[in-house]
Amino acid sequence: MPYTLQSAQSIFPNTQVANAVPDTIEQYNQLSAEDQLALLWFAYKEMGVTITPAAPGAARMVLAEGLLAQIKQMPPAAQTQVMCDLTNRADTPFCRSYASFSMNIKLGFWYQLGEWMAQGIVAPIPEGYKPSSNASAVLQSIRNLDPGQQITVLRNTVVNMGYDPDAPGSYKKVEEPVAPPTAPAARTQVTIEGISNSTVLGYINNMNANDFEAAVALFAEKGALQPPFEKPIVGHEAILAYMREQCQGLKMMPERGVAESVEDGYTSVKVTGKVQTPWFGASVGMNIAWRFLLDPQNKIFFVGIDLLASPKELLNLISR
Ligand code: 45D
Repeated sequence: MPYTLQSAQSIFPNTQVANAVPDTIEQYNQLSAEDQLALLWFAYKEMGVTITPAAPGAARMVLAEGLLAQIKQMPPAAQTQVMCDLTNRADTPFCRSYASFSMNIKLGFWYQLGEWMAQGIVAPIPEGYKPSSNASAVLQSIRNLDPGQQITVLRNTVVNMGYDPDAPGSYKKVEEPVAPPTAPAARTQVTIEGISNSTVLGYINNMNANDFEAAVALFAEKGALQPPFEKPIVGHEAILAYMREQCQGLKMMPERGVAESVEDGYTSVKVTGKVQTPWFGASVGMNIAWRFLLDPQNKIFFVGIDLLASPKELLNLISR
């Protein structure tokens, strides 16, 4: 077999990804919990885009209601302590429960706390809080990111809060309900300038219809999907679980691409375009590349998803 997962990962090596995102998170991780919380709060408020907890939001939030009710009845100092514990990844029952939530439930939990902090129901960041100079520098780095990069920093920090004992089976991951796929008649079909490959088009169309089983069926048995700044997820079962957690309600708007035959019947395809998350809808478009490696049976051997460094990268279809 000509390609390994490792060699597949380096197709289209010219792609410039938003390394400012992991760099900023790295700097953020060095700060004290108080600084981290305050800084994220300022960044969140400054972004000035409104979050719409998407339609399945209500169903998701039921899963976080227990923790939210606990926080609500605590005295203010204890509320602040819980928030610092989450940020510090302290080993407490509260932090363990939080860590067991899926991405959307964690985001919804903080969304609710943010609303309550604004309403004075939960202790706010103290008025006149003075961040350390390092924290101010990180806030400045966040300001310099584009909106798609900023929400990625927020999401990733929220996802990493809490305490995950990482002992398999000790806490079962709480899954949110998955909406049924869009009915066939109501599905949208994308067009991608320069691309007619049925697997690539089918992948995007199935993802836009929340039809994750059909999308996964387009992968080779040991096919892999690599999200931005993460390790590849390998095999149908793992990819399906990932999609059910991370891909509900995403809107993928590919624009253009390039396809070329490579070794031994394989085809590499790079597609660029925008992706919207249901949390921000059309107000935030992330600049994305999909780097596909298709096997001789036209199955997805590898797809890497990249968050691009700048909008200029949407035009970069150079293959090597
Ligand atoms: O008080 O083809 C703070 C894949 C603390 C799959 C807070 C993909 C202080 C395959 C936390 C600030 C998924 C890889 C409060 C494609 C505080 C595929 C509250 C890509 C209150 C294309 C903070 C998908 C809050 C992509 C409420 C790239 C923060 C998806 C909320 C990207 C933040 C989605 C939210 C992203 C962030 C979503 C809602 C980046 C959402 C981000």
